[in-house]
Amino acid sequence: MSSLLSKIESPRDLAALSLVELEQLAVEMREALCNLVANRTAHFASNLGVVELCLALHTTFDFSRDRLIWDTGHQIYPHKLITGRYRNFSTIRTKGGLMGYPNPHESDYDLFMTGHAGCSVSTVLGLKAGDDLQAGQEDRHAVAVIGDGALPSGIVFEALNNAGGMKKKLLVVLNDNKMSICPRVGGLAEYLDRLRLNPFYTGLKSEVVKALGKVPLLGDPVERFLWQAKESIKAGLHGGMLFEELGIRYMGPIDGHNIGQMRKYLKLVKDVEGPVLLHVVTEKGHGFQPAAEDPVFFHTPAPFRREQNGAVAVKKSSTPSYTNIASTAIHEQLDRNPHVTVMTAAMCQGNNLEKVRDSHPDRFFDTGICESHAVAFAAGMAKSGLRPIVDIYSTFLQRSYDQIFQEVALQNLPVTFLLDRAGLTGPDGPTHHGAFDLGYMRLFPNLIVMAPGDQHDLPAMLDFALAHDAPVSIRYPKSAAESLDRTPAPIELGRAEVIEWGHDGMLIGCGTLVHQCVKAAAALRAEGLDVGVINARFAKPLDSETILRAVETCDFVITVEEGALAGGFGSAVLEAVSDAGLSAAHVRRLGIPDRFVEHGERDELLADLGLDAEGIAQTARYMAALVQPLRAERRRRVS
Ligand SMILES: Cc1ncc(C[n+]2csc(CCOP(=O)(O)OP(=O)(O)O)c2C)c(N)n1
Repeated sequence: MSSLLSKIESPRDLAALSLVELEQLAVEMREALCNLVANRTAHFASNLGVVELCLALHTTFDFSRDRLIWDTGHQIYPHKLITGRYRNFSTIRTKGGLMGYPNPHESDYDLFMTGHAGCSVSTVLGLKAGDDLQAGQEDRHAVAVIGDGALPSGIVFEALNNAGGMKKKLLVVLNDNKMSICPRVGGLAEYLDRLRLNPFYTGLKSEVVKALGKVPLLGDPVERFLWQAKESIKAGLHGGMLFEELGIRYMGPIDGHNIGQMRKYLKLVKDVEGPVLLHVVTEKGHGFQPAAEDPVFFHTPAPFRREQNGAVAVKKSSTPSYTNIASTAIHEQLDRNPHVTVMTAAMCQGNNLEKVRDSHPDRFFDTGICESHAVAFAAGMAKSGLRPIVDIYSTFLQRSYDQIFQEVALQNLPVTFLLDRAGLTGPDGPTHHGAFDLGYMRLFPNLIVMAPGDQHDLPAMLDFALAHDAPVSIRYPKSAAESLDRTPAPIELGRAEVIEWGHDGMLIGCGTLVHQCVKAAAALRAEGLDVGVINARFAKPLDSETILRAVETCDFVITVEEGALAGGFGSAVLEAVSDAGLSAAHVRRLGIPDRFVEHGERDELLADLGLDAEGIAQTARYMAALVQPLRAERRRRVS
């Protein structure tokens, strides 16, 4: 089937193809995308939407030299298919295989490893400014492709403002498909809707003629473009005035599925001095009807089967996840307490908040991909007397670090952070692992940092947080929800829960890896080692009393967390041990080491890092052997 695609080793091979062949290639590329998602969860609808745009860009520019950044990076698959990665394409998002995002280690055509939205305009502006300062590099073109979902990110406007001032030759392609993951929101979304009414896009050229009197339809393309920009503003045709006022030439909207038309316009803007925004209209899910009809589900669908009549049978997992438990708990809080509000930064679907949104539209806020705004906004709401919950992925909360510091922690405002996807998120890889929040949240005075040991802790912690007059962070992983076999103790500030005491050693889990600790302890007991488990629940304030008792009385102590070791829960334990003047020679920390962890299934990654039950038990055996010579003396001292 892939008669053309299989022969494309690099974008240079595209030059030999006619327009008709490029259109055929687009069909083959879509087929490759469909085959991929039939087997595994992967980004889909966004990739279907940019196939023609990708081909138009790669046949107009030479990105072995010119600069190209796909914003966010989740729509990089068509680009991967034609930049030498077709043969490995089926390995995407598997351990050791291709990344699902741009990756400079895979190809020189990928400049930055990205997965967070909004930085494309800044980075291409930096590349352009850098190239211009180096002799012989000034002819390199710089292109950013950004979706209408990512466009409202604050940093994009910082960059556009800067670019408008610097007047650098820069092309921003706005890929407008009317969708973020969910339908786009906000004033800018409405503005883009109005731009789509521009007769240049709707094809009502005669209306333009009427409005403008005379139209130079022929002649020098650059002149025509400049004319369009100037005259469309004069004629009140919504000619992208927002961008024009910032010093960015606006052109469009144009049809993002018409390769010929796009190439015409790309050639035209290629020669324009100064920053240009080309507004391209695409359909998310284009070319595969079910995805075009339901782009929300098909953003990152679970594996599905294509049937003859085109219907799609979706295999759904029935096990509830921590995300489900959290969204149900949020729903209950909103039902119960009129002071509770919830905000998401464009992750309504990922956070499973659709029901919450529909049942409490007045207290549900989607800020768009604007995490720093979401946090400051929540701070304002808390100051007004309400109890906002910021439901956000751990990795994306990093965007709002300063607002957590200044607007929330410094003011000691009761904002509750629910940190979803905290820990190893799996196939998305290093841009998406929520590795750092224990460390970065623990630093701030006033902030209470919690991690449920299982699904029963999570709603109880939310209850606790909303009754507490301080900022609170609660983290949980992307995983099926588990239950510890015990009657849960009530949540008390700074109190850990002892699942079982052990005289030889203690495993102290912070977060849901407690479950793995319990399994490891059972295996060790069967081998004759009396090992107990503590569900730490709090990384701050730490239950120093319980933890130091373990350090003082047990032969060894192992802390376990699904987060970076640097500054994390284990570090907090070591600080407490040191502050109490105790030795930490028999204390070991398990967690994410000081490197970025690759993509793979979460279970595979946990096993690689020694964070599954077997890995934890291994460390315990090692520690038991290590402390053996000191054991008798320690026992004597303790008794
Ligand atoms: C900082 C940040 N917040 C949230 C996300 C999650 N996310 C990934 S893609 C996406 C939607 C992007 O929409 P758009 O830019 O319009 O691209 P499209 O998928 O529609 O092509 C979101 C919210 C992210 N990647 N980065």
